[in-house]
Amino acid sequence: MSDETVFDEEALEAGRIQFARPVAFMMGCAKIDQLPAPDLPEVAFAGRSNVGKSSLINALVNRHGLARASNEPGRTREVNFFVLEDKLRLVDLPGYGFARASKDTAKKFQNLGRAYLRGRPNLKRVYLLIDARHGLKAPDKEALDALDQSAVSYQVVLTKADKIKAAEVDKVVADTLKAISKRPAAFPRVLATSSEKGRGLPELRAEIMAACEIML
Ligand SMILES: Nc1nc2c(ncn2[C@@H]2O[C@H](COP(=O)(O)OP(=O)(O)OP(=O)(O)O)[C@@H](O)[C@H]2O)c(=O)[nH]1
Ligand SMILES: [Mg+2]
Repeated sequence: MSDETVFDEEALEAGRIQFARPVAFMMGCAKIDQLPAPDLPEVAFAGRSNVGKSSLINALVNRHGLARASNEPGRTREVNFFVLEDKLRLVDLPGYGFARASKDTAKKFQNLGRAYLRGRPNLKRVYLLIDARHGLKAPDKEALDALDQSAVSYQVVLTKADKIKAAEVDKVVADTLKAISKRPAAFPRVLATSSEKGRGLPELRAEIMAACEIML
């Protein structure tokens, strides 16, 4: 059974409707004391630089160029908030494992992301993005450890599934599931997505709706 089959039509439709509603960039925070009030449910997108966090947010809301995506790793340096019709916020985090910035700069925005993940009462789920071509690497395991310690519910999402063959995607999904099976805060499903081709987006929208307990 492919993981896409566990979603019922009603949940997929609710996700489709909610994510077609108006979305806007709310603010970018460079400092942890600038975060908006925790008055709406939030889901955050974390992962290595260049894994496709900003692209996935754009694809979910079908708004090319809303979150700034780029081939230059380290593009997103603030915690960026996008608000979806006053119902929920999508949070784009700076990436980790980014070698080209000066060490101090890289550390600064990675610490910011970490601080956000640690102390956000309205954070309903973190999506940890993993490049489908590479699977879990050492820096991702560190991120998983940090997430397990921060007591936030999180889910692994594979990105760029269009770049490899379907059978290879299935194998990375299975391997990743196995690798996270003993992690207590990990949601026991791995979604394969492609921001380019749209794969996995209806399912991810439905999951976000469920995580945030949003009723239409
Ligand atoms: N083929 C393909 N390319 C993708 C996909 N998602 C993202 N990309 C490309 O990957 C590059 C990085 O994407 P971003 O969305 O900027 O990555 P990010 O994780 O936000 O990166 P940082 O902000 O640097 O942490 C861009 O060139 C995107 O076009 C995908 O699903 N398929
Ligand atoms: Mg980005």
